[in-house]
Amino acid sequence: MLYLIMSKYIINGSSLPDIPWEDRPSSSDLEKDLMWRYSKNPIIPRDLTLRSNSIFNSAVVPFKGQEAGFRYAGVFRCDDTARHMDIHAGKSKDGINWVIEDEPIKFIKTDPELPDSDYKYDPRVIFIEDRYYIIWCNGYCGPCLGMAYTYDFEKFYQMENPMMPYNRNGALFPRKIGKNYAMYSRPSDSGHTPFGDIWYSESPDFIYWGKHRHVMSPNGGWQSTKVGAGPCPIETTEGWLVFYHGVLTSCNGFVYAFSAALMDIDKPWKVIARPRPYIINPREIYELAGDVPNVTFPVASLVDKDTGKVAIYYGCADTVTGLVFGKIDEIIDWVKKNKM
Ligand code: BMA
Repeated sequence: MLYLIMSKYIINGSSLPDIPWEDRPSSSDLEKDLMWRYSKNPIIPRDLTLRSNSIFNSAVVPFKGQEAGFRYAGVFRCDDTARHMDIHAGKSKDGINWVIEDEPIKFIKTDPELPDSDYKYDPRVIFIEDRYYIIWCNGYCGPCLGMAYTYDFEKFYQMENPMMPYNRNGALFPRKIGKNYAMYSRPSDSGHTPFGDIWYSESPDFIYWGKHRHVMSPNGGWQSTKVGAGPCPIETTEGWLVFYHGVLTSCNGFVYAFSAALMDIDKPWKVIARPRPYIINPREIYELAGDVPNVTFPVASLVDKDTGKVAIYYGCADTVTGLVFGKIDEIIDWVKKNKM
């Protein structure tokens, strides 16, 4: 009977039998709710570390460390009570309950000339070849992209900044596209940026980036002001599945929702299918109220390639972290059906 729970689309990833998970509640129906929230959201409270004002927009990956029992590691955006933005390492046995370091990550510079960061926020983490890469929004003459690697989530090595100011929302691909490493990013301005398109870039060595291609622009409704890549792309037989946030401008400010699109596997700047509706938008009280109201901001995904279960970690109202669940098959079918 195993075939009944197998994913219909082939996902190029790892088996993750103990992925954080809760079945779709009986009150939820696929036509109405493509994905569903964890019943105990938010999973990370704002004050989990000693001096944190808020913990949100954070990245997690499967990781077996030296310490017995820990199955997940992550890099967490913790704004402190002086409202300084920085990123902290964390670990977890189940992907839901986290132990996060009180102190920010102290990066070892791979080149002594590398500039210091004024701040760091919105990390993404991905395993490529032999190590974990972290990419974040880095303060250096304004927001640009910063990058580092780690093998063990103990020592972190800071690399060259891949993108100059102003840029945010870097998301690396888990493998090379052709001969090069690849990423999505979003050129921006120095402030809260009332515009934003997703761009694609390649690099042979993680230092020199080029072959910049436009991917997609805002285009109405919930995604009418700006769009940005969320978690690192997920490889499937139907294309790269990319969760992305979209922003609309209401009379009270920005509203951040998210959805998913399918991109060409060899030319990931080409959109195969992009839906008109969002999947998740701010509805629950922890998404509607907080330091920045009306924000649901996805930054990490865990996927079990065998069952196609996916768990998305997302920032809620720039204050706490939540989890939503879904099935890759259902999401891909929905993206195709709701294609613009
Ligand atoms: C973006 C980033 C995110 C944040 C969002 C909503 O520009 O700063 O970190 O979640 O705004 O405030």
